[in-house]
Amino acid sequence: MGANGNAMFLRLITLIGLIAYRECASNYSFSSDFLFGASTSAYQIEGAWNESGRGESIWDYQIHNDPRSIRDLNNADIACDSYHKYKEDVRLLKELGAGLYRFSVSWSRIYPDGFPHNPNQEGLAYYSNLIDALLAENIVPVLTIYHWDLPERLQEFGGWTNSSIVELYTEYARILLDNYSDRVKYWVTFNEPFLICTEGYGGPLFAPRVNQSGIADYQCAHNLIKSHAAVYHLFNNTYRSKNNAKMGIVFVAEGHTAGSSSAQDIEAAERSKQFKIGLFANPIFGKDGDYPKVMRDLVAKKSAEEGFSKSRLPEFTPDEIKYIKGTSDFFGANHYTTKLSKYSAPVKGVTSYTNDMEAELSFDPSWPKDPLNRFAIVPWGFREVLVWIKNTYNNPEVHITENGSPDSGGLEDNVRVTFIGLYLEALLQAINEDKVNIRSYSVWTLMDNFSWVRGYSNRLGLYQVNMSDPNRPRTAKLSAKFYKEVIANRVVGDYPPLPNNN
Ligand SMILES: *[C@@H]1O[C@H](CO)[C@@H](O)[C@H](O)[C@H]1NC(C)=O
Ligand SMILES: *[C@@H]1O[C@H](CO)[C@@H](O)[C@H](O)[C@H]1NC(C)=O
Ligand SMILES: *[C@@H]1O[C@H](CO)[C@@H](O)[C@H](O)[C@H]1NC(C)=O
Ligand SMILES: *[C@@H]1O[C@H](CO)[C@@H](O)[C@H](O)[C@H]1NC(C)=O
Ligand SMILES: *[C@@H]1O[C@H](CO)[C@@H](O)[C@H](O)[C@H]1NC(C)=O
Ligand SMILES: *[C@@H]1O[C@H](CO)[C@@H](O)[C@H](O)[C@H]1NC(C)=O
Ligand SMILES: *[C@@H]1O[C@H](CO)[C@@H](O)[C@H](O)[C@H]1NC(C)=O
Ligand SMILES: CC(=O)N[C@H]1CO[C@H](CO)[C@@H](O)[C@@H]1O
Repeated sequence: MGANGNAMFLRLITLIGLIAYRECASNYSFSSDFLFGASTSAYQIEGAWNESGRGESIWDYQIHNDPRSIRDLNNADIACDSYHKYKEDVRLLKELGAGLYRFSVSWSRIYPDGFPHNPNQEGLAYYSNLIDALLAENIVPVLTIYHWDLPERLQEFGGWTNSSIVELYTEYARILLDNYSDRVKYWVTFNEPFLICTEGYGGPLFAPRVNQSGIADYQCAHNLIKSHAAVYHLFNNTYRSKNNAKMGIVFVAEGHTAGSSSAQDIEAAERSKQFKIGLFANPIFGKDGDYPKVMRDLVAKKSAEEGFSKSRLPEFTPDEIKYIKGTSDFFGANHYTTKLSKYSAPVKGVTSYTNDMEAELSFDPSWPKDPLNRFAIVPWGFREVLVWIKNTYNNPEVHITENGSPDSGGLEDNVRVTFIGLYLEALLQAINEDKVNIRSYSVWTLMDNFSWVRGYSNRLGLYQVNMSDPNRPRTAKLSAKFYKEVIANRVVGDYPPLPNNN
């Protein structure tokens, strides 16, 4: 056997190994009641920003007043034009065989200045029509009440850092419950409170760009959690019975794995999960409620060192802790990637959330990445965080509300096909081997395109949208075809290997 023969032999062995691995990994199938779907958000797809009575949101404000804050200088004034084309979106979902669709309502389309007066009837009708169109195709509507687009007028009063937001948000939620609770099965109060607060109020990039890390982000968290609880109680007491519905909340559920086997890094990995997921999940799902103890202790200690008279992390009263605990029927998990977490010594004189966390997050250079080099592809990290959620929060009902991967353009999105295949296999293992109670899976996102500060240069859609065509035609990518097969067959089909050059 020459060098060639050897290489062929090796390839054959690898192939047999791969087939054996694939058989093993994809032996499981999805039960008939497991729901598949796709997610979107109002601001990213609707467009029609100034039509039919809609008011200005913090994102409209930022983009119109500072267009350079969006990397590719694009805006979402028209986006996918879903305000006019929602029927086509429903058709795409039907083509996929989707069982659910998670969309969000734009607050300023209902109450243009955010305050609860003179509801905009055209806005109410839009979502009502969307819900009816979904139900007509047997697609379960999953309605997110808040997905980042605060009415700008409320930001002038401090937005989520002003405690009066609790009542305003409750009134906004009430009109949605009044109008849609006869038909909506799943309600989500908030999408990713972590990013709303740490990016929007702690950072300089995402609207409203308050950039006061370690202070405004915690105030935002405090009011947001109270808002969530208030709306859950309203739902639970008055509206749940109308459609036997459920209400939950959606968290950033990124994986965090220890950067080394040292005790310090193992602790750092747990602590970063508590700072990222626990900050919001512990008050609602934790056994004793309240913020995670490690957070309360660290922020109090640092605040004292910095000369603050009390902790920068606000305190809940015992009554509030009780009022908040248990206010979610399911744990919504958005998952894109996993990071290595290493201990990082706090820097004296710096007030920030990251400094409070005492951990540094990074990607392991050996992990494969998506074509835009944004996220590491780490399916076992998905499984690991799902097991952590199960163990930390007493085995809640879990819905994977977002999972996805960006592509570099075109319809042949092979890496996304592989990504979805690998992550669904990890999910099947979590269900079958780890007994995590997962009920649904949604791809982020149904269609390209507006991706916040990344504008249109970050495409995560199953469908491509031609943004130069005024009709915004949608075209299925390979991943849409792959996902459609998964949904139809309830098993993960074959997918290409990840390219080595990644
Ligand atoms: C696949 O599943 C079947 C039935 O559940 C089981 O008998 C078999 O051992 C599994 N095979 C592997 C490789 O896990
Ligand atoms: C709405 O905004 C667009 C820009 O996106 C602008 O061209 C149009 O004039 C505005 N319409 C109204 C009624 O203000
Ligand atoms: C909070 O918002 C209300 C309006 O909802 C406003 O009257 C009040 O002045 C705001 N408080 C602060 C501190 O900005
Ligand atoms: C929508 O809610 C408003 C305010 O609660 C109410 O007046 C109206 O009747 C509701 N419409 C429908 C169709 O339920
Ligand atoms: C955000 O805040 C940090 C820390 O105070 C500061 O260094 C940075 O310049 C600010 N960025 C912007 C864009 O304001
Ligand atoms: C929801 O309502 C039910 C029935 O009234 C009640 O038993 C339960 O405690 C409520 N849940 C919460 C978290 O308050
Ligand atoms: C997008 O639409 C424009 C205008 O209709 C057309 O010229 C172009 O070929 C389309 N691009 C693709 C990739 O289909
Ligand atoms: C995949 C796709 O259709 N992406 C589009 C998103 O929007 C940008 C900017 O308008 C277009 O250039 C892309 O073609």
